[in-house]
Amino acid sequence: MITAYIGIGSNLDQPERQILQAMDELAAISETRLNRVSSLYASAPMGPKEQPDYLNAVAEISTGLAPLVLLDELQRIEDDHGRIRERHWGPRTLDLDLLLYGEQVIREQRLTVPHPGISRRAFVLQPLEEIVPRLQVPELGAIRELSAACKDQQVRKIK
Ligand code: PH2
Ligand code: MG
Ligand code: MG
Repeated sequence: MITAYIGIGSNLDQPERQILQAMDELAAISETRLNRVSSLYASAPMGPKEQPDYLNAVAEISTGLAPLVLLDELQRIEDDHGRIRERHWGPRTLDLDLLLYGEQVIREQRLTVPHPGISRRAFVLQPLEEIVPRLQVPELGAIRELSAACKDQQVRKIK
């Protein structure tokens, strides 16, 4: 089993409900166990501003699935939530990003791990730091330092 981290985001159609339901759906993926989840965090949209604020969280799973098979499962769950793939960085009912897959560095057409941009997004780093404060991110270093470097971004833990 590999320990992997999933970034969860939503800013449409009852974001809290979308995220809590997604956590149950992560737990139901075959060969996969949901170990722990972060609190929910609210933040202004990064990217286009004329969209609602986001809720974000991070989940830790253990999985026997290969990275691209896991990615297929994440996209299936996004689709089940009525995700419409429109504008890059536009609003969405559910976004599930494969942030980390064990210690692996993956650069394939469909998948880059660690997730690109992880080191610049407080809405990913803060919930990840909450559940794994001593995490070392492959190629990027200590989560504590990455998170501290993004402290200027306003992210609010809500529950
Ligand atoms: N996701 C995006 C674009 N912008 N902003 C916040 N605050 N949170 C997100 O999850 C987010 C975003 C595209 O994935
Ligand atoms: Mg995303
Ligand atoms: Mg995504």
